[in-house]
Amino acid sequence: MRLSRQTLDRLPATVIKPDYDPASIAIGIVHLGIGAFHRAHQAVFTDAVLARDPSWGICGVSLRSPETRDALAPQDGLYTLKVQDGSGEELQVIGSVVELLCAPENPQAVLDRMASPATRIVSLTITEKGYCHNPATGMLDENHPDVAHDLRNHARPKSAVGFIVEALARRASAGVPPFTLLSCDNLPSNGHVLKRVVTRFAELRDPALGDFVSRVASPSTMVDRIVPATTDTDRAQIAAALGASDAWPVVTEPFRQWVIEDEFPLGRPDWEKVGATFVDDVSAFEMMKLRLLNGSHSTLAYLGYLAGAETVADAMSLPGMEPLIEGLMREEVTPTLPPLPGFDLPAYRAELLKRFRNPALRHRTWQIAMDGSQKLPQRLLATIRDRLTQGASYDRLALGVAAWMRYARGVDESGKPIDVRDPHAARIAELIRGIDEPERMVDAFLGMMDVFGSDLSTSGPFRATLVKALTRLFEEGSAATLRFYAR
Ligand code: CS2
Repeated sequence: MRLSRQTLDRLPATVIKPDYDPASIAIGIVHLGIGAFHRAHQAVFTDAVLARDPSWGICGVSLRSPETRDALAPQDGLYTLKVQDGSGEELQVIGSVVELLCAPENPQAVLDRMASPATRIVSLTITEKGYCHNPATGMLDENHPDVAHDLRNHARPKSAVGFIVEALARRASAGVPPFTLLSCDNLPSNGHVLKRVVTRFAELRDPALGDFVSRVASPSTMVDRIVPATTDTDRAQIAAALGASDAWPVVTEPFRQWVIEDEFPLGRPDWEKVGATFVDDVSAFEMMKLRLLNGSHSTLAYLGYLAGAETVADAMSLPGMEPLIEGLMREEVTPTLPPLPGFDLPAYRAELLKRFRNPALRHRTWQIAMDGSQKLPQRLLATIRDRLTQGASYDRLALGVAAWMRYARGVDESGKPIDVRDPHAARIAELIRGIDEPERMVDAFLGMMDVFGSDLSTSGPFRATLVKALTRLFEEGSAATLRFYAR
């Protein structure tokens, strides 16, 4: 038996099921990047409002491979969410994703859906690199191959930017008001970054279109839920509990948070009734989450991987790791955060440590280590920049950056190759080819201005701090280095 609308009634009574008829749901949202994170976060919030308002179903679009569509379309879009921590687990079938499209196979179907007047929100989880921007400046990378392609092929775009601008152009010429753009990626001011790249792209197509796109609503959001990639063991365990197979369930933690700026000219689901928070300005929340959670996560991932820890929970149990991360958050990050009146930061930090220790989630350090060139600017480097301005120390943050360099070199501490996934992996390999000594390696990395910005690239004190950390990583290895920095 396979999970589907037909078999829903035959699942065990303990499994939570949609409190509406999934067949009666209409599409109001097109989501670009239908990965595990979206399905464990925004789709779950939306699932909880559909009984009240069935007009907000989701069309999930993959911009690359057909895998998710192939897994979920035979299940009518239904999938299982497994929420777990050390003390228990809960299974819920989510029904909010009612259509699945694979963009490279049928870009026309995606554009039709986005241009349809019923579509009022286009949301995105396309990861940092999906924005085709320069991470240090936040501007569109006009030399990006997908950007160049999409400027020439309006009707068959590859990038999210190309799809959004073409769909908005079609709406403009049909007299349909623009949808609201809703970026849900881990970027600071994600709504502004998205608006800036789509506006620039539209201007390059046609100044009048640029003007139209510059007026589209693009609220920023802070999203948070830890969602490791699903494994075959997860699939088998969930199938046994359901008594039915599910080709692509998602596994996550109990914690979830969504803070959103309230700017939706064509309306929105009542997400605030199901746990989301609406604010005028999300930036303080974003900065807190990116610097405390994601900054720690990346540091844990590189140091942990190098020290042989397969998962975040394993990395947390390495001697010295927890004090290191606790000190990084409290002493180095917290003084850089804008005030959040009424918010209990010490409790937030303590909860983060607990979430990282969650033994039930097998969140691989290798997964978080991906795309470091795109993640480090907002997770660690912006904080370091602020600490430099304050004349304050940033040794643990710099250790995180040095650990990325050591990792991105592509060989682990026992001499085995590391499968480094990064849009700049080849460029990095080229930059550091034949270089073995830490000083020259740091200089080679610092030449990446699109990562470090012109200021950090040329900062003597920053360079010296990195060289110290990287030297120790090479000489003593990650386990000993992190114990040293934890003191
Ligand atoms: C992680 C994030 O993979 C990563 O880089 O740091 O996906 C993290 O799990 C989420 O941002 C948590 O909300």
